[in-house]
Amino acid sequence: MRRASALAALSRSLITSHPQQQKHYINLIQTTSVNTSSYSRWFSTSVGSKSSTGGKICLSLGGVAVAVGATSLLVKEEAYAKDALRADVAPKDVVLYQYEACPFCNKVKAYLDYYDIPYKVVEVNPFSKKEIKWSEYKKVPILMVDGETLVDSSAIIDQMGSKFHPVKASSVVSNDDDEEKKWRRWVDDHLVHMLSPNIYRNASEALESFDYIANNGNFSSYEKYTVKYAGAAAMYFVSKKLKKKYNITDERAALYDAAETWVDALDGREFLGGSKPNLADLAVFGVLRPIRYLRSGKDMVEHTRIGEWYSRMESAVGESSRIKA
Ligand SMILES: N[C@@H](CCC(=O)N[C@@H](CS)C(=O)NCC(=O)O)C(=O)O
Repeated sequence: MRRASALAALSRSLITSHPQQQKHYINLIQTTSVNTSSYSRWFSTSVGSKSSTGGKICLSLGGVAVAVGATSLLVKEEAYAKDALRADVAPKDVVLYQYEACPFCNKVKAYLDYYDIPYKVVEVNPFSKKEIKWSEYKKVPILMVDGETLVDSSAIIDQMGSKFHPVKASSVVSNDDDEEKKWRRWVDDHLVHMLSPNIYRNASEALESFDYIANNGNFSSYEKYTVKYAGAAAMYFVSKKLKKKYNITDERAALYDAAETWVDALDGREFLGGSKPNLADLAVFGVLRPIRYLRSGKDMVEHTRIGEWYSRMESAVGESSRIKA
């Protein structure tokens, strides 16, 4: 089976080490959405054909694969053996329509990667969206599973769970399930809102983010140029609006606070799921993966206790199951 890291193209240009060590380098990503009224995401701008008042544009942004103290990250992967799906129930054909850096798309990818479910990726152009013209639902992620269309990251993961982990899905609801649900909700309702204000915090961080977006999204040459400069400028201002909307006074402090809140939730456990990640671990990891090696993600790891859990998650999730085009 042909596999590649989630950000194979970027990785190839940056990673020169032995394949084993590649697992410990992370690729960055991110996405943004341009609707400041109903939900904040990562990128909001009047760039392109949409109006700045009502239009929504969600673009991939990301980061760079960075070698992070290789020795400190050489956690033995065998220590975190995965719950692989049985071959007889595993889906045969999975296609993810995504923006490379979209936090919601990355949540789904963390799930697919963790369960070793091979998937193809179709990178959507956020301006034309021509790759999803066939769909009435106009956001990403969209996941096609053996011909069935699934939408909305949390719903996709729930539906994958009931299809492919039927025992867990039908078992009696336990306290652990409640805890997992509570923290999955926290990711969607709180954690994602910390991201845009941080990655577009100032001109240099906004440019760092959009440099990746421009180079890794699905854009024409003209769009690339526009996205990088106009996008960075626009999101710098939008992120100030988002701060107000979510009552954030100090965006970094809010990000650090969220990271500490998550570590407190772990309560000394390796993962929220105990000795193995559960869906909440995968959701937090998926959403943070795009920013981990941007300035904001580096600061977060430097100034909070989240780094050890994050490294365990990198090891537990392991190599991406994405199928090379
Ligand atoms: N609740 C949805 C949110 C998905 C979403 O907002 N996706 C953004 C990309 S980050 C999007 O597609 N926005 C519409 C657009 O780009 O026009 C989920 O969890 O999947």
